[in-house]
Amino acid sequence: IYISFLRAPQTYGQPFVGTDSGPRLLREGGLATMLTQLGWRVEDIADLDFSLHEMQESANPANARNCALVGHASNILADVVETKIKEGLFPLILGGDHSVAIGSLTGILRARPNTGIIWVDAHADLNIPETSGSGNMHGMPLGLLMDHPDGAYDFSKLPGFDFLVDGPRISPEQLVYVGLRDVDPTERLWIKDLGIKAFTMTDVDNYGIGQVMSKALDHLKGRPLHLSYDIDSVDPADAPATGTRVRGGLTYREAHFVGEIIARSGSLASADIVEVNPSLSDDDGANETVELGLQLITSFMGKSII
Ligand code: DIR
Ligand code: MN
Ligand code: MN
Ligand code: MN
Repeated sequence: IYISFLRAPQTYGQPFVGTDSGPRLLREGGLATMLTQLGWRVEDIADLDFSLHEMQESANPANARNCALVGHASNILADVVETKIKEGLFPLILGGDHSVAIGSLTGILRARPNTGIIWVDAHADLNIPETSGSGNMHGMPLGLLMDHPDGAYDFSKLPGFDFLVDGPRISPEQLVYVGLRDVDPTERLWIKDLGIKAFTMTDVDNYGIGQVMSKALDHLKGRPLHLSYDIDSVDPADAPATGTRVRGGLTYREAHFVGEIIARSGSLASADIVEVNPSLSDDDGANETVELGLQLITSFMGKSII
């Protein structure tokens, strides 16, 4: 079986430069070799080219910063992901900030509408422009793609996103959160109203990561799985090089356990790893975070200890 690395050097979904170098660093860190040693065959195509050579609107009419750029990139990524899945490959999307999930989820849902999504993150990423306090689109992928208590998001009002006007949508029961600890007021309301299965850090403390993951996997039983792994889910002590650090995150072992147990389910069909930003830490912290990303990928791609 083949994995296709899709290097998605997106940085416009959040305010810091540097998130676009994540894919290159993961690659240079030896990702292909690590996965080959696990028995995977690897297709490594060039960085996706998200550049847009047109005049951009300087205003931000929709409270969605750089939406034309993010929309353009999402459209490209969605097509590639859909194509790779239909060719029988496992798409491994190397971000980039978490706005890349708009594209990856769209491609995945077009190919496999009943996919179960495991969102490992300190944040819920369930905002829309109307509810976001920051206007940063990395906080919006699930909010844009999921039906809300008051209906579906209308993409015709968001520059760059025409391709999603009749696009696929996520229903609440196909999503599970793990690791939440920084959730905005509207996100909290919607998680409750929509009945989204959410395992916060409180749940990790209360039940242990073992029970949390077995409940999470049980909730998505029978579905092909997509793992969207935001590196800021991990405690900043182990993942300092990321844009929105929140203390009290997954420990090094908990973070690996999440990957290991998902691999063991045998149902993982696609994954993103996002928000590695080496420029937001000193060299040691950057290296440590990139190395953690690499090790987490090997865990969810099937590396077992014995
Ligand atoms: C916040 C932060 N909820 C926002 N989101 C982040 O801007 O919407 N997501 N950092 O990863
Ligand atoms: Mn995120
Ligand atoms: Mn996050
Ligand atoms: Mn439009």
